[in-house]
Amino acid sequence: MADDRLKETARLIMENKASEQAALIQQIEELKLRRKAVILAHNYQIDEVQEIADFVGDSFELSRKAAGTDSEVIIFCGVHFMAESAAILSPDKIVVLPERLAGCPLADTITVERLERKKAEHPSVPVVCYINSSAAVKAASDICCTSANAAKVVEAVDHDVVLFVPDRNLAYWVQQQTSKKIIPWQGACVTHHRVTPEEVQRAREKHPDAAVAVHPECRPETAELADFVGSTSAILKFCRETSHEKVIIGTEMGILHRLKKENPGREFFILSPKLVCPNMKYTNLKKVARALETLEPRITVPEETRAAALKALERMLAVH
Ligand code: CIZ
Repeated sequence: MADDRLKETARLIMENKASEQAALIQQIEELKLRRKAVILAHNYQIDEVQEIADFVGDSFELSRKAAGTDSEVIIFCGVHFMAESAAILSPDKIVVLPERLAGCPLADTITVERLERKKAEHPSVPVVCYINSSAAVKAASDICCTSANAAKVVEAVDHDVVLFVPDRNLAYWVQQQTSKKIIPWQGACVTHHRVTPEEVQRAREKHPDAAVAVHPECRPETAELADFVGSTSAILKFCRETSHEKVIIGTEMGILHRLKKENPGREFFILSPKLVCPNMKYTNLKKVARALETLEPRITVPEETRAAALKALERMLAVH
């Protein structure tokens, strides 16, 4: 009897939650039209946020897509530096990050002052700056790169030595693909960096017929054990094209939503339960609705910084 009552209570709670969510989605749709807004969701966002977004993808891809729309407002469901990239590419649009506290610990490992000190130690060495960095750090760099094009960008730089900021694991991975000397900044993404090689071994034992695909922000000892290393877009492509029916995923677990949706015939396993970025999980439907309603918290980049950061991004785009 008590069991039945508990089941009925759980059912009612679920029903209430579902209707609350449906109302929120409707509110978001209405506000989106009223604000002429486009909603972007990074691959690491929670499932519900990915579902209501106009575009889901990696940070630079999203910023470029938004710039190509005639929207007046960009709601960037991601972290701070991503919204800054959107503001750099779309100076005439209002850019809103639904959660002010959604930062990036990797981007926070470097400031312009610290970068300038490092540059002074290596005069005339060009700075290659990973997209996971603040607008100010991009502006103080020579050229940007993403994890998808980092090796190409380093190869294209007209110098035998480069200073690579801020991710040392990505720098190490690129170093394996070039004869140029890379001086790495010592930053790392805490979420990716804490995945150990032992976890790859254990996952392989559990799923011996699965391929292992990891992000280059993972530490070298972990990445070396994988079948595939690449950016989120490269992992998505690998999973669409691989002959493996099962894949163990070594990047933030939000990407599983898209992987499962795009590949209904395959099975995906997360490499480690530690692959959760808390900053990416701050955003939810309520905050998206509030962001559309208030157009806050707004992300802006001072014009001088924006112009210099844009130059570094344009140099990256000129690399084929
Ligand atoms: O730039 C991005 O979106 C990130 C964080 C990673 C990637 O590989 O797409």
